[in-house]
Amino acid sequence: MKKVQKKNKPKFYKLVEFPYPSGNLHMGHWYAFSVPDIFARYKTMKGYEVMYPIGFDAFGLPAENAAIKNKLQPADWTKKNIAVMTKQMKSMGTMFDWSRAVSTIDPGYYKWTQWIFLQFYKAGLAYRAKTLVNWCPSCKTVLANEQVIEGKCERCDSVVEQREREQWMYKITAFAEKLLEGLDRVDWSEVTKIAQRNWIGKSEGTEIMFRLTNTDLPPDPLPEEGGGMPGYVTTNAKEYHALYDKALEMRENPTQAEKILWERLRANKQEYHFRRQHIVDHFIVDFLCLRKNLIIEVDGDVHDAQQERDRERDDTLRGLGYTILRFRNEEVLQNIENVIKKINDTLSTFPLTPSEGRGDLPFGEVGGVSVFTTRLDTIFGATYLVLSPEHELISRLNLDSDQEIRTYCDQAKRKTALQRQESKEKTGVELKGIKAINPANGEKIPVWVADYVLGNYGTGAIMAVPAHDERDFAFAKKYHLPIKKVIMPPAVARMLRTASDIAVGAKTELRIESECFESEGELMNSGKFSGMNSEQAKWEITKTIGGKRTATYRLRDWILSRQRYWGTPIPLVFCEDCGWTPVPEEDLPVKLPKLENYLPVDDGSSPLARVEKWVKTKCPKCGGGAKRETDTMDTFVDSSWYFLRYTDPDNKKEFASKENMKKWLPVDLYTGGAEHNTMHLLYSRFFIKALHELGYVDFDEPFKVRRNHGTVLGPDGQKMSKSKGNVIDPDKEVAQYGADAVRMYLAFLGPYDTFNGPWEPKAIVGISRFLHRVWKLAHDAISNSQFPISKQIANPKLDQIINKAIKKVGEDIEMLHFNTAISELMKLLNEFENCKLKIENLEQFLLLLAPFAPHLTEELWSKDHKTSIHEESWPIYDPALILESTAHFAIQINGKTRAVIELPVNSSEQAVREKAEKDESVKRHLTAPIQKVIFVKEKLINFVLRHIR
Ligand code: ANZ
Ligand code: ZN
Repeated sequence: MKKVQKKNKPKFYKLVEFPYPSGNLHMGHWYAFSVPDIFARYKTMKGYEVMYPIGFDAFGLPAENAAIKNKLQPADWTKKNIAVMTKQMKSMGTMFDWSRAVSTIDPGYYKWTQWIFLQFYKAGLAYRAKTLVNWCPSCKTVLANEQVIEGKCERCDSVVEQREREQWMYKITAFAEKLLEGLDRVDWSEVTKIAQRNWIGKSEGTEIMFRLTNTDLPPDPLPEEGGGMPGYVTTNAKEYHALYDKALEMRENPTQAEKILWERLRANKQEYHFRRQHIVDHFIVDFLCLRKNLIIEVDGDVHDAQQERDRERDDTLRGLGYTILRFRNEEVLQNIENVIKKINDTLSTFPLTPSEGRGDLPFGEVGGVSVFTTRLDTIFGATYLVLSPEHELISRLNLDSDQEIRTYCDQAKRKTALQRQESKEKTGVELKGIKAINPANGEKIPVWVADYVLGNYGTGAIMAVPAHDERDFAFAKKYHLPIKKVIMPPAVARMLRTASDIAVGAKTELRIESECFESEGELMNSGKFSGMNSEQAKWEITKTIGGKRTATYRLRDWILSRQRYWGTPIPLVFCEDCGWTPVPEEDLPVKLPKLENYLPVDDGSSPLARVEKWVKTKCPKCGGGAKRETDTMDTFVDSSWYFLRYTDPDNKKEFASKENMKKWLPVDLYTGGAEHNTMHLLYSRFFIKALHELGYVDFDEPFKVRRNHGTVLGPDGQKMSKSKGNVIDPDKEVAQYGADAVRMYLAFLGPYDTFNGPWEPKAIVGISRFLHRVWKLAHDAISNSQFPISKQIANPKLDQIINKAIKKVGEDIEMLHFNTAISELMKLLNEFENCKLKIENLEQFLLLLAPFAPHLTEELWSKDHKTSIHEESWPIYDPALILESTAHFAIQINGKTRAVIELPVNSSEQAVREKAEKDESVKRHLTAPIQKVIFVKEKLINFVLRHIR
């Protein structure tokens, strides 16, 4: 038997999700740890240096809740559980490397969780911001979206509210594109990839500006040029009128210099349109270039006070994105060429404005609403605009002084995104006194606020196209808003081009308003774009009407702070003078203090805020008084890098040495629960990508292969749960059948990655019986002194069966199909029980069984060996022996058949040649060196001999 080589072995990193120390090991733990152990052991026997580590994800809410319930310290409760679970886990017979065990609550571990936070913070990847968060009024903490199940807290079932709060965030959105791209490079199950892609939710579309106008305003004063509205929006009509009158008056009395310049600008055949004396925001300007944000001012002698005012005004206009060119009267009168040149030079260096290409007025801050749409092709059918209740415009326009609007927005903000999206009954309030202008056709359309539009997606505002979007359709029906069809289904478009009576029918159909057509098609009622297909129109419309092609992602930044005690402290202090300041690295870890009272605080702040002694500290920058951050980190932060720490668990200088990481990472196979398809796996990938970007790791995807494991249900086919009384306690099963039977039964249930079915109390008996038979067979062999047996006659059929089994068991394990591997072992045992055995046969069998039943096989092995079976190599099968049938090969020499020999069908050229060369009648004719060999699979081999003169 060949021993596994000690040196230069390839590495294999087999990772399982480390458990939460909940108390007792349940069947789920056994399924998650003992079954992949088969794989780890198999790889070891295949000659790999395998790392199979384990640890504890030990911070988190449940510990705190359980500790509160049992009147214990979370630390004591957690440590007690870790001790119990460690003992239980050791009974599984796994090859876990306990010397690498990490626990996230160990200060030696969370020091590095904090250190990584600081690196991210310094790189701008961790930041503080006010956000709407899910608030559980009973747990008194912020919940991640995923912890909200149907609007209720995952833990305590209370109805979750939305609250605004300052939180620490990880900027995972900065990696949205990379997180998508990386999925193409890893071997993960498709379900997981799809879940991640959906979570990131990339949506390609267009952002386009809809200008706003006050309905009280007079009509566009300058319709002849460019056809836009003045760039002035105010809810104060009186003020506007005064300004407008003034502008008109000035227009009537231009100075000589203005007149000359005006004539030249007008005569200018360039694409730029100029308007003379105009109002931009609150200001009257002399000349305004319509396609570029350029303002030209021509002034005579001005006194100091005026100059001061002009400067202020220019600053404001620059703030709104304008460039200002200022000329003196004399300059224009004396050297108009020079002035024109300056204007042209400025125009040629201009950045594009949002309204570039439209001859439209660039707008000030309040001037427009940007919407995100994936269907720009439907813009001619946009009959109203909707703002989300969170839209900042609502407060800026002072619209929230309107009681109805304010009440509506407040109510909406308390709902979760899901509640808002799923609610069948759409609600909303019109923003009276304001209209939006559809940039496609200049129509003034109403503006509404409605909660089916979310504040944190796209731009938080939409153009509503009721004819082609179901949500808008339902809303328009309810509030009697116009529905305008602009997309024709391709089938209808085809009919219109055919016989006239069909075309008439099609036309009638198009007039029916009762339904909404959501797919793409051919444009109609869309001006010069009518007749184009949707895809083409999206591009053409961007070119001529405006808009910017962009992508939007559903992915939100990761809120990492929790207002709870039992978590990694966030290593920042707040100083009145210096603001948020990192704790110096040499002062890490910021240790979690022991608390007498760790109950949550009613105002929602962390219990740590009560520990004045801990909170009060010195500012690392100025030495003055400062306060520690009292929020702690989400436990998903702890688990986003634990697999790095396993490679170097005791390192005090780095989170892991480069050398160790180079040796072990990335992880070769990661198995775990489907519940981690998104968050944990996405967060870990984000961590690695960020660490990679910062130069701390040299790979950018942490897990090469990821497979989810299935689920073992209770005997009744329901999820195992105490309340249902269907829990199978692994400890009891181990006591009754032994650990080998329990792990092997779990492996036997079905393919590991897809199994979803019940634990069958009778079936484990079958596995137990199988192991007993193995024991008996080996034992009998020994007591009958047939074990070891050395001089038995080989049974050729048995050899084939064994070789096939070696191949199949190995291949099945590689595919995580442990169940069929076990079936194969069962078949093999049946054969063995019915014939006499060679010692090698029995040993090979034990080797195949070793990863599945480590205890039993070790015991049997030890009867005849001084070393462990788990240090042996996986048996190698002889491919020639596993073939079903044989073929007759003609052996030719220079084209003449000299012999026919029988060999396995798939025999290689090499194998046939070797056998042929030994054949006596062939040998006789090999009178010269072979120059060339012609081989035809399953048929013949022809030796062409060198011609000897
Ligand atoms: C006009 C339109 C016409 C739209 C049409 C759809 C169909 P996905 O694909 O999920 O990205 N939308 C944009 N921002 C929104 C927000 N903050 N809250 C709710 N809905 C929002 O969806 C993009 C579409 O969802 C956008 O395209 C917009 O409606 C809406 F026939 O614009 B659409
Ligand atoms: Zn300071």
